[in-house]
Amino acid sequence: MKQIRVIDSHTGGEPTRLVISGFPDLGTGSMAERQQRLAATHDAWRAATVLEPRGSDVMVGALLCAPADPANAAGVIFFNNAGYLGMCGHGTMGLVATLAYLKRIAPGEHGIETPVGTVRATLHEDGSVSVHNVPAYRLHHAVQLNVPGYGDVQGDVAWGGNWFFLVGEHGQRIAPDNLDALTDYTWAIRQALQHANITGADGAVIDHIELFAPDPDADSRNFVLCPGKAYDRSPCGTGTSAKLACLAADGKLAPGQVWRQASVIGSLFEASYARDGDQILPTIRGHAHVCADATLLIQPDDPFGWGIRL
Ligand code: PYC
Repeated sequence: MKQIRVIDSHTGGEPTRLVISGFPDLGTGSMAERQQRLAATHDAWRAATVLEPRGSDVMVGALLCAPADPANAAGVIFFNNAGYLGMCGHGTMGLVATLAYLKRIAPGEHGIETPVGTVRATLHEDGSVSVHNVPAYRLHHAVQLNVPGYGDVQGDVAWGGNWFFLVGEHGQRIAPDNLDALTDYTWAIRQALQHANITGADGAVIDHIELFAPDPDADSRNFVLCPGKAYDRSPCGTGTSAKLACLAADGKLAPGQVWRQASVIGSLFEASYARDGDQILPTIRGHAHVCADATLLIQPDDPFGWGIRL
């Protein structure tokens, strides 16, 4: 029988399952190299951890790795029901809260290696976490897209650690009682982007779609569709970074000014940026809570032991 030790947390409602031990040894090298090894040779372990019956479409997995640079606190590889993520803001907050729960780190700033680069994270005395993300930028402004069944949609393409298509004018109601309609709409946008061959840099798939609306208690409320068709319960750290890049490019948010981004379920991140040439350096602050400390079991005779793959 295989055993995987995990600690679950949620960040504004969005779950992170941190794998502490039990995965195959991925060797040394950068997190990008180790992620490739995990995907190429041991993908069944991702599936066993985040797919049903142990996980769900919304679960984000995070494999805790020894950092390549011992000066950093940890390395991490993020994954979900559809595959692998370059970076994950809510997941980094979950990782830091979990390392604090394990008493492996104290309040202060820590380096975290991810497949898209090293980010720095600050664990504050009140338990909240600031993620100083990888540089973010807007690649394309006001891209026109025909979305079958919905008509013309205009949006920006931006990088915040993952690729996003950000739409402000959509005619959709961003509310928790409208999730099916929001999912259908954003999924149609994602397919239309692929059909139109609109990509991120170097042909990268735009696999996150983000809608915005006004919010009475924040600067904005969003709905974020993740790659595996689940919506982000949190305001999405990489999505908020992409939003900051667009606001900065439009001259609508000054460096250091705080942007309060609410999610569709009302959870909140506070965000700001510093300028770095054509790019920005985003900082996203939120709160993660540890909610389970468990061992996953994979029995040899379990027909769904390695996850339900549809
Ligand atoms: O917080 O960056 C994020 C994120 C990406 C996918 C789900 N959450």
